[in-house]
Amino acid sequence: MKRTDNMIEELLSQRNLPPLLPRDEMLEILRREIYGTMPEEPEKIEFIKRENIIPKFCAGKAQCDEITVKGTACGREFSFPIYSTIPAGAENLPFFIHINFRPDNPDRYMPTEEIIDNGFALISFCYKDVTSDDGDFEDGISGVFLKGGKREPDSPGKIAFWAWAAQRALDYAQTLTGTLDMSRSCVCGHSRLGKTALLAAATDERFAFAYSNDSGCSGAALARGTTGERPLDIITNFPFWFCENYYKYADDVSKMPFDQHFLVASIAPRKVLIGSASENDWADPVSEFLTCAAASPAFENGFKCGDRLPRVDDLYFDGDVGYQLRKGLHYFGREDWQRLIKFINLKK
Ligand code: GTR
Repeated sequence: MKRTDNMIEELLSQRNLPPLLPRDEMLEILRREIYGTMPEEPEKIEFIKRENIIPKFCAGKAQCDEITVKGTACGREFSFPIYSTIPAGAENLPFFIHINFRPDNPDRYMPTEEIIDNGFALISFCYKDVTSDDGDFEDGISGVFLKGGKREPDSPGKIAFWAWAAQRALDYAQTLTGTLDMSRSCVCGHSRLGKTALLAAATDERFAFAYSNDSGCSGAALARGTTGERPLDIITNFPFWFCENYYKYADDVSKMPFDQHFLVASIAPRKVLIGSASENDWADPVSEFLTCAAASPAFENGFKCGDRLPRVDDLYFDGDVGYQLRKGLHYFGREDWQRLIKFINLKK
């Protein structure tokens, strides 16, 4: 990376990060030490569609379908619902796979009409329809892969299962080739689901873009030197998001053979945008910004950062790893969507 910015270099060197490695080595470490080994692809998969579940959505501008993703994995059956909102007459449109907190579709907090008016299609699913957000490893997809809920130290945590589901949503999107443009697929999510979006893209090269909104600790934010949530906090409160090997670093992150720049760098040479909110201290915007700088060398067109830390409304969109800082709180808001759309459109 051609970084001339000494201040950013200096801040990075204070974090004492392990150097980037080849992608497959970084992924192996991330799988073994933090998220767990992703479940294998299903042996069989089919998509059962219920069309037009909201007749005349947006006065007929888009069609909303519900799709049951059904299949066999590890010799056992699984199924979960996903939802699509596709502009009428769509041809070769960019699209989002949104790993969503909310079960309503379209999500009433999302600017869905604005997204479709910008010429994007949406596929979304509620993460809890895949497996519960707790330590129950017999629920949903977890129970399909972990017999009796029994885990090994590198067995997937819940984030890995949700990421696996996003990859199945992409399997569905591929059946719509022609309607959707596979070279402009973007997996996105907020907070714990931003961590999930980054893992989904890192481990599946079919995703062309990834967007993490306010994902913070164990997502887009460096653990070393963070002023927000630490691995100790997250492991104490949400141990089930991760594999058990991660727990050994709770007391000493300097021993981790990785930091979160490995996750972002594993998305290269594809494109990734990291979004922070200025009042979201728990996610630590500065540590999210520095992750982009640390991951930059993995990208051919690396992070173009200036000579200072970001200010509200700064958009770092020139590189293939980008960053944006929105004013306000922990939330995946309209402005975040607008900026994400802008980033993707710039990379045409
Ligand atoms: C918090 C957690 C964060 C973030 C957030 C969320 O409580 O500490 O890491 O993931 O939840 O997902 O809303």
